[in-house]
Amino acid sequence: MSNLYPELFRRHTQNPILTAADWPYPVHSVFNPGATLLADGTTLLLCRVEDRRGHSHLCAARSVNGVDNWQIDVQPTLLAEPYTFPEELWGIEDPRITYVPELSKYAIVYTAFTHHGPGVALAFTEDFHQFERYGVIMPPEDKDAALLPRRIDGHWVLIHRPVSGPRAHMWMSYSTDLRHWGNRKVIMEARWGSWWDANKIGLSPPPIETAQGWLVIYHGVRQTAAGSLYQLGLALFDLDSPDCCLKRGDEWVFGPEETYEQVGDVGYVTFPCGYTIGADGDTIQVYYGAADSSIALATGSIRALLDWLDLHK
Ligand code: BMA
Repeated sequence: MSNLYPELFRRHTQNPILTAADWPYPVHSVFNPGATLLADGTTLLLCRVEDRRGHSHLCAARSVNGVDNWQIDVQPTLLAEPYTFPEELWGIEDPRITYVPELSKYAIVYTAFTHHGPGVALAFTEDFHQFERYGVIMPPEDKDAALLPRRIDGHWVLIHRPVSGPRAHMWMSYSTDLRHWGNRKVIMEARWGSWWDANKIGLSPPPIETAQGWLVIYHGVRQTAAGSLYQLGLALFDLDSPDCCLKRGDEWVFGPEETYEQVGDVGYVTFPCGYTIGADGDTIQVYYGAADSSIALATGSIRALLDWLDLHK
């Protein structure tokens, strides 16, 4: 028997697959992209791009194979609009994309950096050229949010991560019109003490719908003497009652181990906001920000993630 932990996510040999040097206009860093497959099979990443003011906007990059030959929009795709949306004063960050068949639109849930702190904002698009903004749907301090792709019992469902004091847990809220949210519930708490996911956790990419339930990749923020360490874990939630956690893995499954993940503007951060699923329905390409500086790709098998959860719950 091997004495190594199983490798659930395999890093691409071309990592990091996108850096600031690839951009068609001057930018400081590119990281934490949302991801989706377009109708023609093209991979679209909606990348968080930070300028030298320290403010972020979103920029689309498209690739046929999801690895290289990225066609990057020649100017920002979605910029903060602080005059009409004052909550975007200090930029917009960390998009999570969900295609919503009922609306034939992509929902983009992102962090709006207000001068009261980060809040959760929502926009819709059909083509990643025109956007319809709904503004802030969760006031500060709240982030790490994504919409489920369909209503459950007539309600839209949002996972998000408000901060309450020194600890931060994952919550769920419901809405019938996507503007007014209520029925809030904690769905998963940060652990205590020396756990890898003690005190602060948050959703990473949007949940993955499987026959067994909603598979969730979440991050734990571990405070060490050297600073914060961002690692990823797995959990499974009930398909029909998505606030009910069925399984939660005990160990982290992916974390900063390569130099490009450990060294950068914020070292020791692996932060995925999106994935695509292959034609086989099992292969998952996870796109993540590395050290708040570049974009990297790791590939896994949904079947293997679910099997691991069975052994580690
Ligand atoms: C989190 C988010 C991410 C960022 C991470 C590490 O709170 O703001 O955007 O990648 O911190 O800096």
